[in-house]
Amino acid sequence: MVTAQRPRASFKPGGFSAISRWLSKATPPGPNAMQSRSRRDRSEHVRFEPSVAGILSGCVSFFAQVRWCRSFVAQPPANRWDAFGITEIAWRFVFTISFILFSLCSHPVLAADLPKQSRSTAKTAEAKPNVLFVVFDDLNNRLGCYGDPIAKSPNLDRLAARGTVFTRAFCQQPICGPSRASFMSGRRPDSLGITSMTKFLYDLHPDAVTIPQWFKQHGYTAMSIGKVLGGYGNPEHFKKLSVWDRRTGGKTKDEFAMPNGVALPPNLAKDPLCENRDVPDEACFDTVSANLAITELRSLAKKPEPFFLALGFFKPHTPYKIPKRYWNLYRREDIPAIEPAARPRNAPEIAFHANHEILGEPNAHRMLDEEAKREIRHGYYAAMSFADAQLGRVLDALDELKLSDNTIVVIIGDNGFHLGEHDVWGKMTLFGWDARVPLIISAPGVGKGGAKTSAISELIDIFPTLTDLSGLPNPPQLDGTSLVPVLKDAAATVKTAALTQHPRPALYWGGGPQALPQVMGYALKTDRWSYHEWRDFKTGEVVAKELYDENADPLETVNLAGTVEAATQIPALATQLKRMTKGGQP
Ligand SMILES: [Ca+2]
Repeated sequence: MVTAQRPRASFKPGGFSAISRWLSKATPPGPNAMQSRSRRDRSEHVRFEPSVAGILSGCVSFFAQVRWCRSFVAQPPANRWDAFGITEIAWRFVFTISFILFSLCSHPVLAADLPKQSRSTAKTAEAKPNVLFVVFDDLNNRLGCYGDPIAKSPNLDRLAARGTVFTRAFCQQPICGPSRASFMSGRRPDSLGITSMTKFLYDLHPDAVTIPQWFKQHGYTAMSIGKVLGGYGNPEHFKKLSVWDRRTGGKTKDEFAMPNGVALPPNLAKDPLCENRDVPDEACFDTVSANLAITELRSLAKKPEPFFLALGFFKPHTPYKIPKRYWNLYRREDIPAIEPAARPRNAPEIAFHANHEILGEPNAHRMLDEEAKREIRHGYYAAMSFADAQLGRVLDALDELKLSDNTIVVIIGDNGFHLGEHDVWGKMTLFGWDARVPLIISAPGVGKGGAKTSAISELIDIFPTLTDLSGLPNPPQLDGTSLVPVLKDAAATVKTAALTQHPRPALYWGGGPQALPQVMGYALKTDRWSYHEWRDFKTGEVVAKELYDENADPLETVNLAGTVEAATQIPALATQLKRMTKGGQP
């Protein structure tokens, strides 16, 4: 017969052995953050558990003290005898001995030492780490922690110093909606059937479970602020993401909004995509999102259960309407020239698109002169630094609230971004400029801070990584793999390839939700190769191929498909790509 473990009694033998047992747990401070955390937890949860002997001696001590005080007040100093005939000195002696007995026979214990049956639900939940998941819109790898020589990204960099930087992380589709539906549900775009901006997660999958929803189902307080999942279609689906998902009322992501209707200062930028005005950060949407996040963190810090806070910044997405102080972080002449400016040699036409996001619709294309190109690139950097500053305020709040040592922080861009490289402006290609994304994971106590890894990773890996770090089960149908082994050892790998896809036409929303692409492009990203197949959507026939050697040609300037070298490499890559596009693991 199985009997439940009996909870520890409130009164138990204590004494020197108990005290020394507790003291032996007070290990010297170590460099590890989790050690700091355990010290803090210990100080918060140590409490005194008296024994029977301790209680009795404490009572005697109290009685002795009362008697002594009464005798002191009632009797003149020359004649301090009380009714029991005991002297003042004798009462003092009894009091002292009783107090010593009370101290020795009582037992300081840690709340964490108590068996589960005697812990509150809150304390059980407290063992789980919090999660802060921050999504930047169209953030590419032009960051200090990724080696960009001019980027001013001090807050992303300081998080990178605490965590692990994934240098070969890839989104599953380089555009907001499908990418976000993918990483939020942990499934590939083909697995969801969401490869366009006209298809929405909860429309196609009413029972879909996103990361915050899953954490909420497992005892977390979950919420989402700003642009996280992105497109919802039906406004009612907005509510399904978590406990709630709040947009930032009154402001739009694309315009400055001055407080109290104050007129906007002059615009110092020239390109229509840019505004450089001397406005406070509070005039911008993302600042309000950061403010909301900080307010919520203050509240969440007081709750007994852990939290999952998803926070989405709209920047550095276009337009580049950014406060002047962030433009001033860069001198225009320091903005690097576009490299490579030309399309890759031998690349097929289908690899490109109309650059409409920056240049306008094809029938109204504008040409960018060198000055405009440089200003747009300057605007991107300013927008990135502005978004970085908003992140910094949230990280400051985590530190201030002493949450940093028990909060996993994940930072991603939903897709990368071309700024003229390959003669492409925007995303929606299979090249590394927009398929590759920043991914930084800081998990206190796991791995070494400041690590960099070239292990292949995908945004769909975030879901199983967070459940792994938090000790939660996984929902069915996850397509990704936990990156925890890489967090523990930056030299480890968990997969041999990443898969990124994007259709042609690059945007086919003219046909509504039922529209289908003509061609689907797939890119297999390995530790050396980027192999692309463009397949007719109806027949599956491969209509174009590309192969780039990421070691010898990291800027992807030469398409090797059709060469002798490619002939030796492509068969194995094509086999692996075929397996992965059918749902197989890398
Ligand atoms: Ca995006």
